[in-house]
Amino acid sequence: MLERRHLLAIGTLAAAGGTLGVKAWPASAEKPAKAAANHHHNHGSRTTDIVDPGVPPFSIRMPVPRVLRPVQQRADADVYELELKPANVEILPGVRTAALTYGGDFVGPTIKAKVGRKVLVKYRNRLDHPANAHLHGGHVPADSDGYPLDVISPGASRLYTYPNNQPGTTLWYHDHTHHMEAEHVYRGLHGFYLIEDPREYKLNLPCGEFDVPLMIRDAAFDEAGQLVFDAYSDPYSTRLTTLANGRPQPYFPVGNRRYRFRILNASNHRSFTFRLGGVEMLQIGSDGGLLPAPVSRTELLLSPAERADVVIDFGKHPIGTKLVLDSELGPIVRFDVTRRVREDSQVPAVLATLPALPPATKERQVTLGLSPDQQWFWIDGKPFDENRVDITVKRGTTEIWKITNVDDVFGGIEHNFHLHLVRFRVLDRDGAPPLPGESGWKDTVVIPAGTSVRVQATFGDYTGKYVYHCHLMEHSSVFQMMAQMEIVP
Ligand SMILES: [Cu+2]
Repeated sequence: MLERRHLLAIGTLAAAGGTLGVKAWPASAEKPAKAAANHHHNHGSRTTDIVDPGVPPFSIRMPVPRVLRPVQQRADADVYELELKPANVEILPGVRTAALTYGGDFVGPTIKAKVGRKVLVKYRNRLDHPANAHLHGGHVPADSDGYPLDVISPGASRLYTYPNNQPGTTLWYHDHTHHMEAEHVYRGLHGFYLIEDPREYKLNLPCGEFDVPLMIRDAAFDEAGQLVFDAYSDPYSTRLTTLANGRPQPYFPVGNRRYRFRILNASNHRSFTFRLGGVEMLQIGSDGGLLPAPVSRTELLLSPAERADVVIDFGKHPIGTKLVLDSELGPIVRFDVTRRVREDSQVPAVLATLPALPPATKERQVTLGLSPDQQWFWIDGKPFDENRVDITVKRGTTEIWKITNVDDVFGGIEHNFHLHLVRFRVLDRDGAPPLPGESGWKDTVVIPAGTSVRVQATFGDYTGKYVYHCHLMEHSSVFQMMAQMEIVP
């Protein structure tokens, strides 16, 4: 098996290419291969088992993830409980698919927080192996960040504190268990966490039922409708089914008015370029909050873990119009304009005032690249080591990090970069202006092969160890592309 996979990987590498050079994988390696094979949640599925589930497009209505109710509303915090548990969920129509879930749902329940009001989540692990939760984009204390080796044992529970001292935005929570996060997240350990800012209400953006979280990801299924996970095969040629809020190519009935969609690319590995058939998507927010001003888009690139808040004005289209959000992988979801609804929202020309960046006291270089033997992906020439601190940052200081993807071999290998704890601003891409939609707060940036991105962040409030990594989840989870910083007083 190892040998076959090895050959497959080599073949994939040789065939790699494309504008972003996103399709290459390192040859398989002993250690994680054993780790994965030893793990009972690797059901022995192989890429040869993958079938097209054959669900006719637009035959299922897209669900909206349920909103989690607090179990307690204290004077100083909203308290939630969420179980990590296996569940049989309906992804394909009429089929029960084994998944790992938060709260029993393939797309976990949405937690709605408010700026400045603390949220406590008591996660109980009812899986038979360790797992945890990372609030992606959350500015949280180190012991609530879901550090990869800081896990919740089976049967145990753990209270995480989320202060919500950051701008209103679209975050998500997902597992971050060392070496297992790729498989865990792939099998369903993901959900939305929205921070609402009451100061945003006066902007009169679409809200309530017209504000819809939209998780988009890819997946591979076998003949029995079960998820196939294989960290060593090329996801671009194997994970060919797209899911919108956990269902394949659904339709979503809308009224003839503006809607806000909080789009998250929750794929482990795939970047998507979304299009709405040339129809405008007005981007109002990115990973970390509202943009200074809306940006008109007809296409939208999101690498894994990136978010974009967009407003689509269905009021410009007659009842009966069907608009398809599609991608390189075909249709994602069809919006059917089915009814008249009163329009009471707008998108103001000015959305947010971003604070001036404090002057940076340090400029660092971070390199993403293959190991010398081309078996692994490393950061700054080293594999992840929990006993080594790669970067020490003084709390409260501002730094510029220049992150370079040197993997221009094999036609180029795409990476992206996610920094825990902070939100950052993109300064430039090899001296050129940031991409459209990168004018606001970010926590994850795409870094095409052979290019570099400079970001600036202020490392405020908390001390402790936090990781930074490529968010192509197999790269960080299985192929070592992760490092850590320690924030010191
Ligand atoms: Cu990567």
